[in-house]
Amino acid sequence: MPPVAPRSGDAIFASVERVNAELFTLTYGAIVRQLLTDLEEVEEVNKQLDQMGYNIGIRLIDEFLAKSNVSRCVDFKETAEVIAKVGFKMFLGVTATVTNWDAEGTTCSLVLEDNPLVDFVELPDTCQGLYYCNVLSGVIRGALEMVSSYLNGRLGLSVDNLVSMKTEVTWIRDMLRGDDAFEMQVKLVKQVPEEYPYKDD
Ligand code: MYR
Repeated sequence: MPPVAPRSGDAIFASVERVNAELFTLTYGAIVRQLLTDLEEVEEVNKQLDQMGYNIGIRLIDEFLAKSNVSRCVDFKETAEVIAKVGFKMFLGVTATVTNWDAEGTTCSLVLEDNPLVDFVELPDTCQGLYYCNVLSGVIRGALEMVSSYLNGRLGLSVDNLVSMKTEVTWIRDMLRGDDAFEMQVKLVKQVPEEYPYKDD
């Protein structure tokens, strides 16, 4: 019998990570499949996935800020880079590219060439209107709503102002629909001043 070479700690860690990622991908697929059975209408499934993502996002931001050690972003451009390079890496294991900025610096695209959520996925013709990855857009919307950002003078706010970011996140490209990448457009629609949680008197 050939000797079995002992695996290094790194190799074991990598294979555990791969199994976890596959389990996550398959579990997500099972959730989408169940929603399609329960809700029947693809549009309803899209809404439900977005809502699920939003609920995850408003909780996940605490973990993100605690683990990532990122400091306050000075503007939305920096926030987008943090999501693409740190957030996606932390929760999805891949990074995104930030592109297609508008002149105001309030709308951009996050482009994913590699998306572990769709490994093993092929959509049947009956699901053509489905935004399979809608959970991701919901996560971003939810997470940003919970983030207070110190904004610079460009937005007409003093740097001490605390605001919460309301965004609209829409899919522009989707590889499951035959596009060459996944592209989400993130639009900052409103900066909502945060309520100071304590009364002064
Ligand atoms: C700031 O603006 O002060 C910091 C903003 C950091 C926002 C990070 C949001 C992380 C969202 C993670 C998305 C993961 C998707 C899989």
